[in-house]
Amino acid sequence: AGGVSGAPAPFDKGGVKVALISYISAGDFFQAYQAGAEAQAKALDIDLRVFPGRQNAAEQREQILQAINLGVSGIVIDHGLPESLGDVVQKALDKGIKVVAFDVNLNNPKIPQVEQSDHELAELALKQVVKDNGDSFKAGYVYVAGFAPLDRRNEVWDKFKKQNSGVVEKARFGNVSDTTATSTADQAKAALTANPDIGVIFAPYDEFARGVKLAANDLGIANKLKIYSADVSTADIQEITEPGSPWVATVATNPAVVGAVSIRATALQIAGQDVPHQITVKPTLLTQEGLRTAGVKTIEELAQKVPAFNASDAVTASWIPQKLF
Ligand code: SR1
Repeated sequence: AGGVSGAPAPFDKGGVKVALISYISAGDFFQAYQAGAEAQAKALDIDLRVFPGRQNAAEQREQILQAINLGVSGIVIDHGLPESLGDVVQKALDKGIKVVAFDVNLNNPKIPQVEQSDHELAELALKQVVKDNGDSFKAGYVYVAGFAPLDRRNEVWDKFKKQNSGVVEKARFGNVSDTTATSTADQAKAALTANPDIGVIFAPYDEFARGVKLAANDLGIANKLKIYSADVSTADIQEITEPGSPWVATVATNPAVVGAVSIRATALQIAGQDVPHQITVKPTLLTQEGLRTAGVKTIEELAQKVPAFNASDAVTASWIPQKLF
């Protein structure tokens, strides 16, 4: 390890051990998040230990204890169930380990919280819904409670329904697992068959949207449905822009940038520098029409056209190399 020239200790020497402990690793969002974290860690000459997430709370607890035993200086906790993490996270803090949480509310003033401004994300998506469909329609909604970003987006959906009495939620379904898209597709098929008048689906997670699109194609009703989501990946862009796709808009950050921001927040804390408690990476609305017109086919092309997909100015410092994507 050679360290980063001009960086404060311990980054001047390099080889600082940091753990990335995820609750979910499957799917485009989480893979890109991890890749961004790895790229930022490499740029800081951090020895990043990645613990894969298998939606298993007991395993995630165990991984935190393993990371403490490895002698890491920092831990990024990416999603998870707060009720099963409090005591082990406190153990890490008691040992002087710096902790950063992404999308899991650890409710501790010592732990900076990273999020994608989920309220704004849902508001932007629902604004587009109204632009395309008016304020009176039958909807399907994909939601699983207990995940901080989905719960925040749900608050906006609840408010939206209260403010728009013409919006009727006819069906609610969803599944988060290592087969989220296909399991959601099965549920969507049943919901759409039972409610043929549904014209709009709010599916604020790309795996949910992918599942609903699969169901719509199988049922032959893609031309009668409009899907609005969160998140973006190269595969998503392809699914959104393909001819006849019912997936008409998504609101997203570049997950790689969010991963990089999580590592920077950890590094700044390890270097003894100030980090805000709430760290937000702002999302952008991407419509099918806009993507087609711009001829954007990959997330890299998106990053060239939309500055927010290239980098974030959240938690930066002159000694942290940042041009990564
Ligand atoms: C199961 S939670 C899935 C969400 O986490 C991240 O916030 C992504 O945006 C994704 O939609």
